[in-house]
Amino acid sequence: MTQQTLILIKPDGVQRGLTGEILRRIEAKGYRIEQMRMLTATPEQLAEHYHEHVDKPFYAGVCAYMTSGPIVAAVIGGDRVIEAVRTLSGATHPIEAAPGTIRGDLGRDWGDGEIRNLIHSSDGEGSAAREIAIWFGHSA
Ligand code: 3AN
Repeated sequence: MTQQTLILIKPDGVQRGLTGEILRRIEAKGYRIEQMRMLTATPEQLAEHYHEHVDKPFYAGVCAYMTSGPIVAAVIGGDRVIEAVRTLSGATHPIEAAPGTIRGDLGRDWGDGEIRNLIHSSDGEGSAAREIAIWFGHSA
């Protein structure tokens, strides 16, 4: 069944010049970029995006990291793309993410206590629709 998922290339990915490499892996896997834009996230967008984390102790650090520079938001389409891009992304912490994944190959611990893990991808059909609306409006 054809799906759409939302990815964010986070500020560390853009700043380190890994935007092309991350998109390359998704395209090489066989999925299509349907929409894409570069922007700097506002605290309001992030609070919506991370609504399940806003009350957690680590949220202030996540917000500071995610607003620290430009990000690239994209809608990726294809059969079972939500699960596929989660698999390509790897585990949340780059140290635990398997080699071969985006986070496992390209991410590391930078010693500042923040998880800088390069990419966000939606974890289900409901979150994908919700997140696409946040970053692209309802036109996607
Ligand atoms: P994923 O991005 O792998 O779906 P989520 O949705 O559980 O992971 O977490 C969203 C973001 O919140 C992560 N990318 C990470 O930056 C941050 N985060 C999640 N859990 C923790 C934690 N225990 N400590 C610090 N930051 C966290």
